[in-house]
Amino acid sequence: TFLEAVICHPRFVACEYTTRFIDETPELFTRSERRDRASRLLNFIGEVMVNGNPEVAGLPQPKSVSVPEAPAWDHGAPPPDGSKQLLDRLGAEGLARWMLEQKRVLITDTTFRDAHQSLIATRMRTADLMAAAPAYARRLPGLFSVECWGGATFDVAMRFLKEDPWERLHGFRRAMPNLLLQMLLRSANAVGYTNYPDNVVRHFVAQAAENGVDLFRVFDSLNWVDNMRVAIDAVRETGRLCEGTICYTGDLDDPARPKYDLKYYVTMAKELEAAGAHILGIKDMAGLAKPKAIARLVRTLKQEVGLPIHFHTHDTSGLSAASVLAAVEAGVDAIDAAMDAMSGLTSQPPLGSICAALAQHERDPGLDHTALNDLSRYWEGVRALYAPFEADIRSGTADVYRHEMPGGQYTNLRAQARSLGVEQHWDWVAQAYADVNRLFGDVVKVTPTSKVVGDMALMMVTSNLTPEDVLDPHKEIAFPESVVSFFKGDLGQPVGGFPAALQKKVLAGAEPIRVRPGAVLPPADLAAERAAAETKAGRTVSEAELASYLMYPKVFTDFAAHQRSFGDVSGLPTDVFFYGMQPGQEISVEIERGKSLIIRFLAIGEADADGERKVFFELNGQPRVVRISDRT
Ligand code: 3PY
Ligand code: ZN
Repeated sequence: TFLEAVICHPRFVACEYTTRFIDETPELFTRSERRDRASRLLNFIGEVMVNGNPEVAGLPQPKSVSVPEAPAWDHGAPPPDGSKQLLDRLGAEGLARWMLEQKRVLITDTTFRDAHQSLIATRMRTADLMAAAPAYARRLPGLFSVECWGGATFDVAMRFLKEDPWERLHGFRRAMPNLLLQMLLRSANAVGYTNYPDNVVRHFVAQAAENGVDLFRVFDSLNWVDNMRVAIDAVRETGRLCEGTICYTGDLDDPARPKYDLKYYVTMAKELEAAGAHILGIKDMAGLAKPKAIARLVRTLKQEVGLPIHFHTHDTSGLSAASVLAAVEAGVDAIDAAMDAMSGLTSQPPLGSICAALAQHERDPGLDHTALNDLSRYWEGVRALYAPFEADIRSGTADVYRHEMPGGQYTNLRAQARSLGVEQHWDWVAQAYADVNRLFGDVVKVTPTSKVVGDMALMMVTSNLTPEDVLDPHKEIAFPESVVSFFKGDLGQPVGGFPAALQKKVLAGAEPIRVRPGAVLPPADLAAERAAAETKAGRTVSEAELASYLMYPKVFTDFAAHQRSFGDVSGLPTDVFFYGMQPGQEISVEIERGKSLIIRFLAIGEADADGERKVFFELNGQPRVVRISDRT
């Protein structure tokens, strides 16, 4: 405590103090704060030891729980210049032109974001990501970009990992000063699941740029360009790169699915170009773009628009590398892939294998194959720590062409099905997902519309409803909130409009909106929101934290409360964070740059009459005991 710090201070003990002792001895405060930080961390570990981390409750423990060694890099060498310096020098338009001039295909690594969102429900912690970052900067300076932020990572960081997403971004910026940091931005839905007022979207984009994002991949969950303009303009205003993105759905080559045909994509691409995109993204979120279809699409778009094209896909079918190579042959400028150990299944195709396939090819990406292998080995070790979050899938499957679930949703939806007790009926959930898509008029399914379809599919399975029941005007159905909101037009207008009869049933007399949701949402009062955020957090909040609060008021408030009780837990090794410590195990935790705590776990006592258990540690060699209520 502070009092202890005072009475133990050498000047106090030696009676060498005046009435100004406290004012003149600032280290009293740092010492007590450090001690306080240490106590909070010990409380967190004690909680995990006694009650378990609720995040992994009921899930199987992984066989191996040791954090792998970080990949090697030359500590004496600064990172060589890379794509970030090019952006600084050429500006956004200049960088887009540079992309068009490159013969080699440019590569984006998705391991820091989409790969773990798609394989392990977005659970990868900052400590594990950060351990790889300096090696990326030194050993892969030829990468085009590192997709490392946004999408679901923002919410999951605070909600489940108890980490500040902005601190994560700062870490990436520090460790990879030479590479473009890329984020996924859901246009008016920013990094949330709902449309936000225009000024909230602008505020978020400005904060993201200021805190380190260089390239914004901007998409709309209904491919509605009108709903993307605020975000596109906001990105352009920051001087960073705006990748206006088409979400690919359906099957370009299937005459039975004429809604999303070549003309549809060309029209949208031209709209994005006119709206000010620097790069054109093709986001194949479910991995439905077959090799021939993507080749035709890329070839046509290269003729019809003047922007560099960046292709993103998922490997759910097992065929995505074929699609990527076909896109490369067709002249795509950049492609996404994940480090081999974090690739395949619902993630991206393998980066190392794609580079190997293109070696000696005229479009060889020029990355160091040994570095790719070393990094992949590191990710392999990290992935093992997150085994409880893996979906029970072993192979690619053509079933994705039936259900069309985005790779980034798949593991999450399975986890939701598990929590509702219907995971054993997964095939039924997948069929219901396809049925809902048909009932809703064949919509683009990507966050947040994919969540709407997923919520409805789960509800049909848990309530045993058929598509006929859903359509039957006489059968009463309590539609999920997200479905009602969707049919109200809160996410925007789908291609071809809503199916009228179902919309009438879902809305039960309420009037939908037919305009851009942002046009009718009143602007947020940012000063009032800041005051509310500060009251709830019990402290001042930064401008970036205000953006967290505006996105997720409750999640941010709960996270701030967690910080008050346990401090910053992001520095704990992942095995300790999820599974606690073994007797005798010792860890070193950096609590600020250059300041570490050495924590050794000794033992746990029996519960006393109040149901409390003592957890015994050594902190920097001194015995420490924390008391934890046993709620098991
Ligand atoms: C996201 O929005 O998080 C996605 O990954 C969509 O594919
Ligand atoms: Zn994706």
